[in-house]
Amino acid sequence: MTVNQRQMANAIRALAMDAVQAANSGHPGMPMGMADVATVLYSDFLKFDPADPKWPDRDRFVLSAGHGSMLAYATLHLTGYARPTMDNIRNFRQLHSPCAGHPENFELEGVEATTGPLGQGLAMAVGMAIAERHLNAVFGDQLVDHRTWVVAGDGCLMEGINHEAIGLAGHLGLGRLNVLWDDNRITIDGAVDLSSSEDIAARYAATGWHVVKCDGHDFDDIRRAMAEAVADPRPSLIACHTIIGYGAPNKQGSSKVHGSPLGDEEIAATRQQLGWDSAPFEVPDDILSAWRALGVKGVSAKNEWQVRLSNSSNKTEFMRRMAGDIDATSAMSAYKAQLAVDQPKAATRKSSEMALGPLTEAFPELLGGSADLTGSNNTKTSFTKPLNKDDYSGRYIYYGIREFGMAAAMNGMALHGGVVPFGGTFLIFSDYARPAIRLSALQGLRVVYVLTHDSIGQGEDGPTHQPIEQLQSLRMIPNLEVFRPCDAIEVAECWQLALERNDGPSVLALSRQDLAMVRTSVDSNMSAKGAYRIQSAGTARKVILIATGSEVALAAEVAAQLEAKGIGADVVSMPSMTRFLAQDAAYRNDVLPDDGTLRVSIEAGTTFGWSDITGSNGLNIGLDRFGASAPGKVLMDHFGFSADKITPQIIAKLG
Ligand SMILES: Cc1ncc(C[n+]2csc(CCOP(=O)(O)OP(=O)(O)O)c2C)c(N)n1
Ligand SMILES: [Mg+2]
Repeated sequence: MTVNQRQMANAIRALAMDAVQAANSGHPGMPMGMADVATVLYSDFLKFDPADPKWPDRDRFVLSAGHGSMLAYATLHLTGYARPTMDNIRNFRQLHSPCAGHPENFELEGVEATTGPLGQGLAMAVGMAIAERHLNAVFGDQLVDHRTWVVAGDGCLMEGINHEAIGLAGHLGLGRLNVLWDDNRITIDGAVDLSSSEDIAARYAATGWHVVKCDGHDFDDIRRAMAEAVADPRPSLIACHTIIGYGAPNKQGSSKVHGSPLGDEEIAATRQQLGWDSAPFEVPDDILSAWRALGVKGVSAKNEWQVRLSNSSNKTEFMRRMAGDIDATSAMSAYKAQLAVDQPKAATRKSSEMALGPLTEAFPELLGGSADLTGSNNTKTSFTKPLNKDDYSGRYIYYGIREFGMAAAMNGMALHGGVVPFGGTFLIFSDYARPAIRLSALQGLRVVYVLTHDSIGQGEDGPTHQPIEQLQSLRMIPNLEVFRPCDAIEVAECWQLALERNDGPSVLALSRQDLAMVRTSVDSNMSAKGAYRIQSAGTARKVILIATGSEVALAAEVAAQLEAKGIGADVVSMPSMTRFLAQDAAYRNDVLPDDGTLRVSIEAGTTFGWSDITGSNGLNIGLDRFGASAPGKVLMDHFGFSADKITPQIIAKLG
């Protein structure tokens, strides 16, 4: 007897309901509702090879509705990926099982993105589709010619980021992006119409998307809709009309199946309804074989691509870009040597632009951009022409005023590989992008955030635009490197470090205002240690001044005043607190000896957390209130960031 697609889809349903039941936790409704659509996708459209999950020209599949993770685990297992094994699926949601509650890119090959925060999967897929079109423009159809498929729920379409993401995709005409919307009209609280009455199809159409609808439980209709999506040159929304929890006779179609186990009774009834006789975690041989055959089918496309790659004159460069190795140090050496000679006084946002010159010249994989602040963030160089619908070979993206969308798209680009994204906005608006910055860190992605106007020193725009808590709150995100360089040499060093790490994101916090050079030597990358003595006490050391960014030059002024009074003061520049804390004890003790010397931190932002560096007996100079609107210099002085105001506090503290 030949196996039909409904039986294949029922394997997904059974695994989903049984795994959720075993874990007594999880979301059966979405995988059961979308099982038919997923079966058609894997059978007839998706280009994949389970034996080589990272094959560069594979289609990307993003389960944006990450709560339906069992859909991903079931299809990966059924099509023959080495993992998850059936044992992994049995241990769904348990410690050390790669079948985590939500799909994690670092747990399983074949999971292209970490999803769960609704809306972000789709927004990352936009970045993947940008990377695909860019690499296609550079390397041609021979090497790069794939699609990005997304499964998204009502929640992914309701979230605000959806607006940013689809606006960007529509504008850039990303026709290789196809979104399968699980249009089940149910969310956790109940029916979608409790909270929403928008015409989603009209909204997408108005944004430049192609929209097609289908009955998500009619295989021929699903196939027709997907084929139309593939044929259309615009990005496509495929509205799949489905029933959440399809197959569970008493619970389907209601929010009860969204996020709770069905229960033994309903599972028994579902087995009967679906005609599924197998025990939990068993798939009949003929059905498993039908799935495995789909997995094997992908091998020929992969092999044909391998032949094209072998014959391509671009092979070496293509593989280099996909490997993602960047030797920024050698690319920067001549530039840095010149800095030591010129000693330019410049805003660090400007010296970042200067550093980007040699970097974007040396590394064509760098793809820059800004959320409508190009001239302020100084993110564009002469080597990066605009990327747009008419020319995807460009390397500069005008993201528009879409900080969250930009950050998520950059995550998608980094996940895709072959490109290294950097993008700018004001440091204050990192809050708008924060959920995606967090996902850069969680997923271990090399994304560089160029965040300028990094303190009240930005001046006249006033408190809405002046970061206070942002630096420290970004430093709290695990695996996010926050750099706040003090001059052009540190900026160059921090750019090197940001590009040379390939296991996580970096923030460069940069000043609007001009900063004097503090460093003179470029012999070694001092920023690599996170903090270092930039100036030693001239007389017996009584104080260690620890400063970041624009406050390092100020610390040097304070040191001069102290020294004039016979008080020896070291100045420590701390471009990266986290890197410093990761150094060995000997180094940390050398820079900050535990001998009772007074430690003073100076940073034009919250003092929260700085006592970790200074000890509770230290002095923390900062700003624990909102700023004000006035010229930057006036504000710095007004809020106490002047040597004349800081020195007396230190003398008083020394007693
Ligand atoms: C940003 C975000 N907010 C809230 C949640 C919690 N949450 C998970 S699923 C869900 C409902 C999603 O509804 P829908 O996308 O229609 O999924 P369905 O119930 O149809 O499976 C919510 C609110 C989340 N995961 N992410
Ligand atoms: Mg729904």
